Amino acid sequence: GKVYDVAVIGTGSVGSAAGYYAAKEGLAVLELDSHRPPHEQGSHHGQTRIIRYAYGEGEKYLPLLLEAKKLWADLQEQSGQDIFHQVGVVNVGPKGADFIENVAHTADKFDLNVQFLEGQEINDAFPNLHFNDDYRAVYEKDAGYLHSEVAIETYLRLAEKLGVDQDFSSAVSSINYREDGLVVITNSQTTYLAKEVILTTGSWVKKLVPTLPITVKRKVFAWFKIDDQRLTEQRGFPAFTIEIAGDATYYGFPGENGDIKIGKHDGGQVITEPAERTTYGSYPEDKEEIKPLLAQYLTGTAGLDFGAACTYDVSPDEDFIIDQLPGHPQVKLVTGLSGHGFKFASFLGKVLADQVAGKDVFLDLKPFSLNRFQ
Ligand code: PYC
Repeated sequence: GKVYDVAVIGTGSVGSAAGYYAAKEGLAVLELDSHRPPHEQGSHHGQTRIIRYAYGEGEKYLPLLLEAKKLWADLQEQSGQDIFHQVGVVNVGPKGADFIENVAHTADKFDLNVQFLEGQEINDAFPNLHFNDDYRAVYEKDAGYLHSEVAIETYLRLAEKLGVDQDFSSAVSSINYREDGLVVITNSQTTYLAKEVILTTGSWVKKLVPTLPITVKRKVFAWFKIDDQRLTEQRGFPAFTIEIAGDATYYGFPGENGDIKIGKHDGGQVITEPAERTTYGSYPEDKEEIKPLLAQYLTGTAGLDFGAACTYDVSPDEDFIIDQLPGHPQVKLVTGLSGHGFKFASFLGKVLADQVAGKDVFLDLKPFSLNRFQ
């Protein structure tokens, strides 16, 4: 049978990008997923994901972010699809808290186009927000959100045009490591041969590699009706991350079609099987978790419209894992995106493709290697 240069297992956020960039390198590529993405079994549904560059998660992400930003712009330009919306992102947090101070630090260090606000200045700039002098904000005008499902659909369509083979009919059940290559077997007993594998299965990576240090969390997000048009994208309301002292970090998007999408970054339920990712509302806390934010800090919403459930693949330190599989260097993987990975997906896919193509990756990826956990 045909021997592929690389089989991409899991073609959601990172895998769809990897397959496309690998095909652009002239490689013979096979893309595999249990359903045709975009779908609702992974971590990419719900239409939108935030992209921000002043980055509370740490300055090691900045070089990756700036590359990802360029690649998203290229994808948008090349495809003509509606991928990036520059609506701005406002990050709000308690003065002195790690995340917001890191946001400010990276903005300074990388000379990003931001505005620093404190207390009442936050409320003046965004009348739907309500913070006292204990809070500071960093507003980044160049940031915004990505249409995650559109981006994935675009990568897969462009890959197909480049001649990539796609099988979206069943999940991969095993990878057999042979001297002369890899045998990839699906749940429907189809067998594929490949010289290398890109493993981007997101939350369910432990089904294929049980030893990886990944915890899967069920996470929900919801759309709330709005009764104040100042919360809309048209009126300049930005995407946001808001950390409330002693409580949690929330995130959200500007209103669209009468709704605003909001979630809580912390919390969620640890699960081990896809079936445990039950629908929105199946846990009592699903409908409670945004209430502290809406009660005091963000006004203009008018009740829950509907919600959805998703998963985070969480690493022990909530930093990404970008590495080869120990003992099997022909398997390249990205996992542990820990609920902040989508914005990087273009870059992460390109890195995996470049590695398979034998090209040098000039950025420092050592902070993301698996051996940091030993
Ligand atoms: O990384 O900005 C982010 C984010 C928002 C919601 C989950 N992650």
